[in-house]
Amino acid sequence: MHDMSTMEEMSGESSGGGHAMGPASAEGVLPATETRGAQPLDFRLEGDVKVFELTARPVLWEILDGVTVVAWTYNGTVPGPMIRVTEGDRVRVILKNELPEPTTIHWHGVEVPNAMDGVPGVTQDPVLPGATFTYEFVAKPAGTFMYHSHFESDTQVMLGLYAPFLIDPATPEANPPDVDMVLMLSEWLVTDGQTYAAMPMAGMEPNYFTINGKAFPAVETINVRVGERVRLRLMSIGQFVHPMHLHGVPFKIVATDGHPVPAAAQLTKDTVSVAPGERYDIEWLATEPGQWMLHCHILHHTTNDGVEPGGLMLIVNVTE
Ligand SMILES: [Cu+2]
Repeated sequence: MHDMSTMEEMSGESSGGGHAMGPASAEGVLPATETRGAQPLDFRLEGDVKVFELTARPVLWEILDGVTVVAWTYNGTVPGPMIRVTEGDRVRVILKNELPEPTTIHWHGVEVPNAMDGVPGVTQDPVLPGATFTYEFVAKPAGTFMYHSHFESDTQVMLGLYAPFLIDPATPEANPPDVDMVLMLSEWLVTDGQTYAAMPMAGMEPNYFTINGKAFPAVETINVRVGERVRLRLMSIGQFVHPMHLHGVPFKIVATDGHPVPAAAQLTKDTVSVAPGERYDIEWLATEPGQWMLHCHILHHTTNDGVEPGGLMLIVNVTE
């Protein structure tokens, strides 16, 4: 059991950060210099170890023209950069904490040694502001995973401390898709220009909804040619379930939480509910030209502060 006074100190509530019901402090926070999240992160090789560097820091992040949030990020983007490695790689991630609160990283779904699991007070001490911590593990199994804060995660994750972690199979896929994209779904609460961590509780419900840190129409369009196979890796990192619906053609669910579904067991659907923490890899063949929508079917989630269209929508633009 943890002494409560220690837990309060660990929570950093006096720091003016994002915790509890208060807004995330914008004091001294600079605008983001990047505009796209979930982009591949470069690494350097030290021997046979792939070394990645992450800095947790706040930035001002535009989720929509004219709507900017105070985001807590890895390397200044929402989502943070995508770490993509191959099954069996030895991976080292050096985390520097430039947040006003402690933090840790959890490797969601990756089979790491217990000491690398990122749970403060259980598997490691919190990484204090200004401090650095090194995670190291062998990447396994292959699949679609995520990394995110595990410290005061109800606020830190909701403010943007999340990113994709993809592990490619050691034996390359015989028939890889033509388009392979990650879509991370989350929610925000923005009131009077201030950013709060959205939660499923009274007074804290979200009014903005983002795919890869952007609300429609700022969400990137997916461009495909007729005859191409599309794979989307849906990941819900927020606190709400999102039944994602594709117009035009159905898809197959080819992996659940990173693990492949055998061909005979793959469901053909046009809507899949992605609950917090879940990942679904879906695939389909683009056959009909046109601008086809992919959107959440909880229709409040396709609004921006109550105005439709917005939020969790994007266009799949299929051309000849
Ligand atoms: Cu939704």
